Amino acid sequence: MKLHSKFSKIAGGIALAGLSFAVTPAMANMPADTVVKATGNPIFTHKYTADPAALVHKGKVYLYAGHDQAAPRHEGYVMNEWLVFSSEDMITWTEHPVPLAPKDFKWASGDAWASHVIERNGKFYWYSTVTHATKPGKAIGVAVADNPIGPFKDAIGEALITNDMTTDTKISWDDIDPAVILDDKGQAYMFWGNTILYYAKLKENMIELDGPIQKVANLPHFTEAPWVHKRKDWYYLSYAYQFPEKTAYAMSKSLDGPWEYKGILNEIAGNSNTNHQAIIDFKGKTYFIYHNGGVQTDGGSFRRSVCIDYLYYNKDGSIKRIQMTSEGIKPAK
Ligand code: FUB
Repeated sequence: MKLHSKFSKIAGGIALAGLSFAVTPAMANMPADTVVKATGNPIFTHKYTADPAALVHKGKVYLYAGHDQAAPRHEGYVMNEWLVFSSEDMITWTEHPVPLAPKDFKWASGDAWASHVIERNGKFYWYSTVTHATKPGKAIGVAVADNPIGPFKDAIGEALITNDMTTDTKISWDDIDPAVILDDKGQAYMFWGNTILYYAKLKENMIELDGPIQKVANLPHFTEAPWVHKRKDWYYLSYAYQFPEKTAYAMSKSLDGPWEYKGILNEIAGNSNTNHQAIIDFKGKTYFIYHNGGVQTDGGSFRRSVCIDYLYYNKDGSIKRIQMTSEGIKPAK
């Protein structure tokens, strides 16, 4: 931990050895680790956080989120950076200095949309949606770091996916929301898309495609936000369904499909037209991490906030519908 991490910046003040005092402008700008304690859902109220992706590594959960920075009543995404938080119990979170921003991709013009971080061979790969500076539309870049909190650096120097690589739809935002998983043999797959769900294998270096871009067929009302996880013999593909978005899911024995649609997993999340999920196992429980627009008084579709609730399976491997709560979860032990 850095020297300044002995400060805990909480709700506009600093707690140090039991004392608290106001944050001066200079202190507010310092890249301190900030400790935030969740008291229910949403888990963070000191800033808006969206599009959660989570990684479990060495006894901690690393939570990656886009920073919703739209001013109150502004109707549109303003997202200039991603954020990273870590926790040993999913209640007390440490916010680390900003690990990555679209400006770190020299070929991108902005928009820190949904992303996903995965570890392979001791390196951490961050797949990020951004707007491409010269090719029309959204694109996916890859950044890499030696540890889960970064700082991350562009791993390629150009986009991994650009809009002109997928021509099935005329929309310019179909190449968004990457989700990456390794199968049991170590083959990496990346899923992404809006309206159409694409997937492709990645080479072991994690920064090149390993084969053609393919499409997942027969997923009803696929909008965006794929997340793929495995439990026992089953792969689960959850995704944002319709718009405003619910979350639905499908199951398969193979990442190449066929995927069997299983139904709605989560309802529309309060006060937000998007509903972007991550699913992880941690200390014996399964967690459904998503965002809503629930922070008063300015929360909404462009000022979203991450929430966490439990996810439970049925005996046959299907998933029980998520119960969104305002109380949230208990400390993971
Ligand atoms: O945050 C911008 C976009 O909204 C994400 O890429 C989508 O998943 C949706 O949440």
